[in-house]
Amino acid sequence: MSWHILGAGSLGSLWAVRLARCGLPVQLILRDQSRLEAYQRAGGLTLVEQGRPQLHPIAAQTANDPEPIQRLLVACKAYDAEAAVARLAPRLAANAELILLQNGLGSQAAVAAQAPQARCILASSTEGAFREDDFRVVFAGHGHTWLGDPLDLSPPGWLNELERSGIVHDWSLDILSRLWRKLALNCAINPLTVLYDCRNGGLSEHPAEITTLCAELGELLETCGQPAAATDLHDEVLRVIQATAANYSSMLQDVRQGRRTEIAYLLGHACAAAQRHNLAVPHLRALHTRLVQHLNAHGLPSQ
Ligand code: NAD
Ligand code: KPL
Repeated sequence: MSWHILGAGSLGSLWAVRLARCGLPVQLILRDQSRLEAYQRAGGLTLVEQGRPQLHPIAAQTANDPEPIQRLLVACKAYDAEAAVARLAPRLAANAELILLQNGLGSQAAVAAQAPQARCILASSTEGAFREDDFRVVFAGHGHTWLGDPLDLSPPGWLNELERSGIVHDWSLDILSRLWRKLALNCAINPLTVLYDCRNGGLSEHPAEITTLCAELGELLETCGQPAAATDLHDEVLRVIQATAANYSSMLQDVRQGRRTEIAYLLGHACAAAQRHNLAVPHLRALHTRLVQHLNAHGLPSQ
């Protein structure tokens, strides 16, 4: 059974290459005919590992291809996922499976509404990859991917294909807790790195702000029925700041490169959830307002 992969960006390419090179059938789904022609001119996807580039001539098509889709890896940004899946909805088989790689929360529910007949498997990944050029991706950091389905705890039969492909993963019985935890970490770290324009380690100069944000995020997680995700959040945030002190957060990298951020699915989602629960989170709200102003001042969308 083919792996259809929507989005030949960083993570999509990383998955596509690893699945294809162990002999599994993979079909990339590209945005339109002109992207498909550019891909064909490039001769395939290039993955750079440990400084060594290798070209992989993986099959590709556009959303207009008539082939039915049984298993779809959705590897675009959170803000593109709903529309991208809506376009593919007529091609999805009755019992199709969607694997959603998007960071943050909110896009998964929007995608599920576009494909009510499909099983949606949510993922949370600590792998690192970035696009060096069109169809050329660097595997920058080995990590782990958790997969899970809050509506059906039984693991899908294809996890052994990930094993064979060297995609390090675990089936999680509480994927929502993992996604909320990652969202909270990202909310405590990423916006401040944008506003102070600093590496993650630079946040050790702002301990009081981190403490206050973690307290509100912890309360929010508990209010949203995610107490496990709130446990020792402050300690973990400090640990991540230390462990990644030399790195620029993904949000700051996006801003510096003039790319849209996933703010709506991180801090935006946290503030919206607090509002739904009538929970006062004044510092998170103030942070959101400052970040929106900062993005607008840089000509970037704040949604
Ligand atoms: P990316 O921007 O590198 O790749 C997304 C790709 O999707 C782009 O090539 C874009 O052209 C394509 N796309 C968008 N709409 C499309 C459509 N309708 N049809 C076909 N293609 C379409 O993004 P990424 O870094 O791979 O991130 C994907 C998700 O994974 C994000 O939510 C991100 O936060 C998450 N994530 C990324 C990393 C990483 O290291 N890159 C790590 C963990 C999580
Ligand atoms: O995931 C991250 C990111 O940069 O997006 C970390 C390193 C956890 C910072 O929030």
